Amino acid sequence: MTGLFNRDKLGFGFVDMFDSSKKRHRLRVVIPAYPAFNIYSRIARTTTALGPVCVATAVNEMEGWDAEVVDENNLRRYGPRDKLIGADHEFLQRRRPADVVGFYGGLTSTIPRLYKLARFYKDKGIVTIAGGQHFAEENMAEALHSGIDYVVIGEAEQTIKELLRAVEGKQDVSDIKGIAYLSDGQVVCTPAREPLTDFDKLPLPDFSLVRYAKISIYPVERTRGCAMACEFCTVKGKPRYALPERLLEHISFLVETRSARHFFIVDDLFGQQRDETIRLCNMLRDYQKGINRRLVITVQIRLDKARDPELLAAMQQASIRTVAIGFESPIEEELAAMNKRVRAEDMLSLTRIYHKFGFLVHGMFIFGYPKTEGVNFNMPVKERAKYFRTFIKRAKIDTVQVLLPVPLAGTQLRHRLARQNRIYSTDDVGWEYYDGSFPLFEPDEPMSAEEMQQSARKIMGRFYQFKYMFLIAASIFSFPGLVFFLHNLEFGWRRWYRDWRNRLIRFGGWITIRRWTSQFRNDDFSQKLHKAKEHLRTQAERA
Ligand code: B12
Ligand code: SF4
Repeated sequence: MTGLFNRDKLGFGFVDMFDSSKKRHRLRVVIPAYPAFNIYSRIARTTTALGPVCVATAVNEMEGWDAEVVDENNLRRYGPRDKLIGADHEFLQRRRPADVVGFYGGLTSTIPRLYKLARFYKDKGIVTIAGGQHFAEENMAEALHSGIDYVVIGEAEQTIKELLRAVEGKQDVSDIKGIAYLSDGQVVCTPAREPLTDFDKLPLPDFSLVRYAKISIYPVERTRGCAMACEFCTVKGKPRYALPERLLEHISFLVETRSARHFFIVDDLFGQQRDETIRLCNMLRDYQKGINRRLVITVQIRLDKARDPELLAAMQQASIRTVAIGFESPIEEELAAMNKRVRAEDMLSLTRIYHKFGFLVHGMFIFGYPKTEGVNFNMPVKERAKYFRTFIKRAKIDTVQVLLPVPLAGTQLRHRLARQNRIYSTDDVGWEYYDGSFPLFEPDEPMSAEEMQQSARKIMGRFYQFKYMFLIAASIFSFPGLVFFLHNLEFGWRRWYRDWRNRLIRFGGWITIRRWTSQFRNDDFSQKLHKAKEHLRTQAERA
C-alpha cells in the first residue's frame, strides 16, 4: 500500500496523514510533564519511566521503524523546551517529524497534559496512541474523545507492534487483542491480551532511546503483577517473573555502557519469589565484587518480609541500600479497610529489623483512609495525625511520604467511594490533582477535606524542616570523628552516612514543601474544592 492512509474509509470519521510509502517511519513516545506543582518533579528530573522505554525498544526492533522517547520531565541540556511547560513539540515535529506518537498514561496527574499534546498531534493528522495504568473503565472513552486514536490496554510490547502494522495498512485493527478505539462513535474494546510470561523473548529496555534525558537513577525490573489486593492499588494480576540472569544482564549492561550506579528495581513487591530473589541477590553481590564497584539499589518491599532474615541478609550483601515500604497507616481500622494484611501492632518491631540489617527505610503512608461501611470508627483528625507522627518518630523512619488516598480508576476504592457518591467530579477537581497531595473525595466525618489535606502536610512539615540545614553542617564537622571507629570503620561510616544523608534529604524536602506550598497558594484549588463539594451536595439532595 502506498500514499496516504485514509482512515475515513474505515469509518473513523477523519483523515490522517500516515504516509505508508515512506521507507522508514518514526514513533515518538512522550512522557507528559508533571503538573507544575507536583512534589515529584525533582525526582522525575533524575530518572525516567520504564514502561515507555519498553514500548519504544520493542518498536525500534521492527523493520522500517525508528523509535524515540521524549520525557518532558527530564529534558536536560539539549531538550527543546516549551515556554510554559514540557517540550516544544512544534520544534520536534519540524526537526524530526513523527508518523505516530504514543503517550505514557501511567500517572493520572499527567493526563490533562497528555490530552493537550494528543490534540496537538492529532490536529496535524498524526496517529496517536496511549497506554498506561490510567486507562481503565470509563477513562478509555474519555481518552478516545480527547485526541487519542487507540488505547493499548495493559502491557504493550506485543500489541504496539501489531498496531503499527495495522497503521501501515498491513493488518486489521479489529484482530488486535488488548486495544480500544472508536468505530462509528462507539468505543470498541477488543478481547484482552494474555499477560506476558516469557520475558526472555523481549529485548532489554534500551535507555539510549530516551532522547535528551540525563538519567542517574535507572528503573529496572524483574517481576510484574502483585499477589496482594490492596483496595487502593491499580497493580493487579498474578505475579510473573523474569529470570534473575535477565535483570543482572540489564544492570551490568547499564553499568558497563552508561556508567550507571543507582538503580530502582520497580517490582512492586521485591522478594515475591523468595529463592530466586536470594539467587539474584547473590549474583548481584558477586558481580559487584568482580567489578570492584558498589552499586546503590532501591527496592519496594512489604514490611512483613522482615520475618525472613536470610532474604534480608542476601539483600544487604547485594548492596540494596534503601527499602521503600508501604506502611500506609499505623491505625488498625485503616489497614483493614485497605485490605493491607499487616497488623499495626507488629509494625514497629518489623521496621526495627530492617534497620538492624542496615537498610535505609523510606516509609510510604496514606493519611485519612476512608473506613469501610458498617465499621464504627470516627477518630478525630488530630488524633489520627498524632498516631502517624508518633509511629514515624518511634520507628525512626529515614524518609517519608504522607499522601492522601487517591481513588484511581479501576480500583476497588474508587468503586466503593463512587457507590457512596463521595468522589468529587473531575469537572471540578481534574486529573492533575490525582497525585496524593489533594483531597479528591468527601472524607469520613468528623474530618473535612481541608483538614485532611492540612494534616498530611503538617506531618510532612514536621519531618522535613529547615533546621536540618544546620544539622548538615554538624554532620560535616563530625566527619573526623570517624577516627573513633577505626576498629569498625564500616559501622562508623554507615552511621555517619545515614545521619548526613537523612539530614540532607530532610532539608531538601523542606525546600520542596515550601515551593509546593507557595504554588498551592497561587492555585485556585480551594475554589474548585468548594464547587466540587457543592455539586456533591446538590446531587445528594436530588437523589
Ligand atoms: C516507578 C514508579 C514511580 C516513580 C516514577 C514514575 C514514572 N513511571 O514516571 C515515582 C517514584 C516518581 C512514582 C511516583 C508516584 N507514583 Co508511582 N509507580 C511506580 C511503579 C512502582 C513502577 C512503574 C513501572 O516502571 N512499571 C513497569 C512498567 C514496565 O509497566 P508500565 O509502566 O505499566 O508500562 C507498561 C504498560 O502500562 C504499557 N505502557 C506504558 N507506557 C506506554 C506508552 C504507550 C504509547 C503505550 C502504547 C503503552 C504503554 O506498556 C508498558 C510495557 O508493558 C508503579 C507500579 C507499577 N507496577 O507499574 C507505580 C504507579 C505508576 N505509581 C502510582 C502512583 C499513584 C504514584 C504517586 C501518586 C504516589 C505514590 N503512590 O507513590 C506518585 C505520582 C507522581 C505524579 N507525578 O503524579 C500508581 C499510578 C496509578 C495512576 N493511575 O496514576 C502506580 C500504578 C502504583 C499503584 N499503586 O497503583 N512512581
Ligand atoms: S499496594 Fe503494593 S502490596 Fe498492595 S497490591 Fe499494590 S503493589 Fe501489591
